[in-house]
Amino acid sequence: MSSRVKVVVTGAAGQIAYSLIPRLVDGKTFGNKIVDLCLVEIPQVVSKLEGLVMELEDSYFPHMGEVTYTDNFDEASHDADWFLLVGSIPRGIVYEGKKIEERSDLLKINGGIFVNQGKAIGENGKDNAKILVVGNPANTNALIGKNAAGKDSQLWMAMTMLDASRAKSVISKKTSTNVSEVKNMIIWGNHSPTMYPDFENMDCNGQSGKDAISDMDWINNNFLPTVQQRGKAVIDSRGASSATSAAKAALDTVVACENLTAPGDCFSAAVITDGSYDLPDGIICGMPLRTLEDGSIEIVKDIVLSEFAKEKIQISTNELLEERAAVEDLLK
Ligand code: NAX
Repeated sequence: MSSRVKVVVTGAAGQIAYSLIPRLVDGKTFGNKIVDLCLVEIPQVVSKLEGLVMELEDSYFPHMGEVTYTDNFDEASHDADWFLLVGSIPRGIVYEGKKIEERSDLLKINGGIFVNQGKAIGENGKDNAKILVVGNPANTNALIGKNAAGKDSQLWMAMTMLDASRAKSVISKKTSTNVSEVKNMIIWGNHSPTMYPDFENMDCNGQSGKDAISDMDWINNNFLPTVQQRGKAVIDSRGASSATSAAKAALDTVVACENLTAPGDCFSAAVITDGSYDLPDGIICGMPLRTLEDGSIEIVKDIVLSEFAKEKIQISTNELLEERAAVEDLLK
């Protein structure tokens, strides 16, 4: 074991974090590196983290380095390599005397949090830090954070890996294929019910998506709504949002970024648009990515989009533009 990696996790007392944090230090996500953890919570619940740290210590993780916890994000952000921004204020909560029901209120409250976290990451995080925003509305939170950080050498992503994994699972059941044989699943757009899981460009057991599935009735009335509404279906059943699967998706995103992408494959996350695919400038949009040998991450540029796909993607990018307009004052 040689090098170290410092990982900051917000929302560390929440349900996703409870599944996520132990697996950051299990020797699989970061391979042989020693992982220093800095866990962040809001002042009201930060004391709960003492118990989590005890559990981590009691779990015998040979790759676990120093573990600290705090309610001071600025302090936590120093020299971190990775930021997993899971914490955010959920819809339905009473915040400063007001019940938060509207998406616009949610956008503003969480946006405010991401301005401060973004500034701290820009000032204190490593120049090549990677930031994965999980807390919703993830794409717009990431845009606000990236803007506040103002450091282009840092990579800001919003998580769409869970949507990609959900889409792979639905396809694998439909085609009676093992889920590992479903590759290249791209999620375009927003992490919201407008997202577009690109069945045409996936690879299903060596077959292109178009050849593997020609039943457009099933695509429109089963595949797309199932993937787009999966989060709600889990909440309706469990009475709580996806936690184990969200944690796994966050880990999968880290692993995808830390390791060379296999030839012909890609992974899904939302990053800042760069003119590719005629997407509007200045939004954090789900796209196909790959990790290169030097560790850098690039947008895969040679995906061919059908008119069907372009229409669906536009619905989602329009939503991202509306979200951006709702938080314009936080982007100044
Ligand atoms: P929980 O409510 O269990 O935990 C969230 C935690 O964040 C709480 O402990 C809270 O105190 C903390 N928190 C709030 N503001 C904070 C701040 N400024 N700094 C540090 N911590 C802060 O929610 P959980 O189920 O863990 O979900 C976390 C977020 O993930 C939610 O926003 C949820 O909507 C989002 N999700 C995103 C997904 C994605 O694919 N991008 C899928 C799963 C999940 O729905």
